[in-house]
Amino acid sequence: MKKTLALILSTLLLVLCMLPQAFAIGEEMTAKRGTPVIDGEIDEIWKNADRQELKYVKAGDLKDFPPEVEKAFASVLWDDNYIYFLFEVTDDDPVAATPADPNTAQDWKNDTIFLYIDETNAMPMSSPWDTAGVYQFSICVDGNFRSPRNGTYGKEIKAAVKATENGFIAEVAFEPEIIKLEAGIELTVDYQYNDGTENSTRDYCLGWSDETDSAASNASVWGTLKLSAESVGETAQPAEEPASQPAAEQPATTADEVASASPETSTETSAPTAAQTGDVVTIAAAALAIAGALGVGLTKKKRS
Ligand SMILES: [Ca+2]
Ligand SMILES: [Ca+2]
Ligand SMILES: [Ca+2]
Repeated sequence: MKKTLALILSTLLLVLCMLPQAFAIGEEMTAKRGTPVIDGEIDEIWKNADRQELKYVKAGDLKDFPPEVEKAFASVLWDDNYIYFLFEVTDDDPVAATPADPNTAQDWKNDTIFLYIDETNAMPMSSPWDTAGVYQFSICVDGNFRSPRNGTYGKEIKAAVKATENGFIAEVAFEPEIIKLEAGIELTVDYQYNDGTENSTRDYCLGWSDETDSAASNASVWGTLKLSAESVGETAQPAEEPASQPAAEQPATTADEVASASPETSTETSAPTAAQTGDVVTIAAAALAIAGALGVGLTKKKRS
């Protein structure tokens, strides 16, 4: 009986250890080779890139109602030096009510893209920013960005943002710090769109691989990005393509508008994290109940 009980308990322990992985959505994306210009304009070669929607409405004040116009798409390319991301956002109220100052952790209340990158597939399930090669970047509708927002990154991303008729476009170039980019390798990434309002609240929060809003605390829910040897073709810029320029249609951010520094600890993930913890507890309780029933069954069987 002791051996049976030990077996059940060790199996239960194994199941509990695997639980965080069970929440991973595991989206996959393939980056083809190509070099776009980081200027906030959609290069021709982007049209041949893998393009995926951030389709999970994972948080936000209006999460219970499906968004009418808010949509976000991510596309990706790579070359020997950079991984390139294109974000296409539609939003009825493009705003940066809380200036995305490098010292504020409140930028998730603005219209912001969060880009999560884990260079070495370490996929830490907690405290991800303590692991080398794991970063979170934010790119705001007003053209400001934080590089990184979380993690330790010795380089700086390149980013360009431009307004469109119904939202905005952001292009980002990320240079890895640890790995060498080559065809066949895989990284772990995720994308998030925070739909801010002029009242500094967040109507919607859209995610690509994470549907529980746990991406900021658990890298194991991020998706997989594969680098392909396939090329999208020659980089062909239109002759009239202007040189890199700031997002002229966006309101300028003045020093007076910059909010005072906020504590680094953001409250954005507290509720979702609690919700996820609740899920784990529920499943653990169910597993315990099953194990308990099995134990009772085995005990009865032995006695009979
Ligand atoms: Ca471009
Ligand atoms: Ca909106
Ligand atoms: Ca908005």
